[in-house]
Amino acid sequence: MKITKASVNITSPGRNFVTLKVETDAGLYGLGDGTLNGRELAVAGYLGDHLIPCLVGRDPFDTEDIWQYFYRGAYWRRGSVTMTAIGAIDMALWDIKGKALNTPLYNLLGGKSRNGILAYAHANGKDIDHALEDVARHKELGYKAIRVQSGFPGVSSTYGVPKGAGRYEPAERGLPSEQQWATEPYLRHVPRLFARVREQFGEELHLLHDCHHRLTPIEAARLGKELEPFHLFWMEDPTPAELQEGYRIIREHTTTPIAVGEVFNSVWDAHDLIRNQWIDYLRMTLAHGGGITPMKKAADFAALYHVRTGFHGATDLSPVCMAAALHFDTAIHNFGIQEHMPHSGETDAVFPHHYSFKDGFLFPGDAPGLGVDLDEKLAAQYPYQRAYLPVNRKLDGTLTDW
Ligand code: EZ4
Ligand code: CO
Repeated sequence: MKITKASVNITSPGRNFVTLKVETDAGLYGLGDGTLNGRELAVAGYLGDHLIPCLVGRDPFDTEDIWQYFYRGAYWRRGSVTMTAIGAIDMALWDIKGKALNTPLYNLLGGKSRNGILAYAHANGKDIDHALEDVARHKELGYKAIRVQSGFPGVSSTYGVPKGAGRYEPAERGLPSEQQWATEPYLRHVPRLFARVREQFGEELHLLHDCHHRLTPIEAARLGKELEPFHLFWMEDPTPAELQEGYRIIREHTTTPIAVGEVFNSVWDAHDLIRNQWIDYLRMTLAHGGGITPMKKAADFAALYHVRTGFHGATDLSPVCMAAALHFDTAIHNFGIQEHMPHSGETDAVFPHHYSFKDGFLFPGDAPGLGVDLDEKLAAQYPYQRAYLPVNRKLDGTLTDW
């Protein structure tokens, strides 16, 4: 089989998505997700200008060699734009492989290690009472694991909590908006939030929380310690991870499990975190981590150190990535949990798919390959619209971490 053509589709059914379609002389095609929130056109340009010309003519079954060709062959390594572009190619090639062999992707990665994928939802509220209402709503929907975020006194807006009515969506159209951050009131607030959640919903529900890299290691250590009575499933992104050894400080002070990595793009971003057992869950996902080929190796490496996966699964990863993630989650042994922010009806219509949700679990379906398609006619009705993640400032104006 030979690759005859590859093209990049950009569509915005409510939010922007970049999809790579790789076509072959066997009449089969594969899809890969190249969406990088707020930097979509950079990945599209990188694919179209630099990678696609080198892809045409190759055998799509050579997933390992093609991955190494783009990773090693470029001389310039890593970075989110590069790795998302390589990831889109790799995902599309595995989709073709599954279709050519007439089997779902999970069978190529080890088969079924479990019957269903434990998923966690997002519950948000402008204050504790509203957050509790949203937890109740998600429990009603069947979720067994829920991430809880709420606004807190002293700031006008909080990451992860929608400003108006409607669901939380990470990016906003137009230029970046600005949100406020204040560490002390946040640190006082979060233990109160989880005390109330446990009081109302008991011990059974898995609870998660995302700190979004806003804390220093010692602040995160304090929070983890104060959250211990509420038995969180994880505390996410407590501190930025460029300095991996920062996590040692958190680890030495608390038994609250730690998840990190939604901004990582290589196993080298997590090498020390994993081998020193400073984290419990790796959040780097297939699209941004360079695709299925390197992520299988990263997951196997993590398994040696009792680290499990907890893939990022926000709405800015397209249904193509969600489908790939669910096959991967099904097959690997050290799966932990899968983030699930359901896409809008418009997005689901543009990307018809075989995966499904029932009673707190996700299922990849049994269609060959990824089991997801792109309706190009419908996609064309939603042209790209510039959008960004908000930026965050402390009350004195200092820009803070994401
Ligand atoms: O801010 O997906 O855990 N989930 C998150 C998300 C991220 C966005 C970034 O593109 O932190 O809401
Ligand atoms: Co996060």
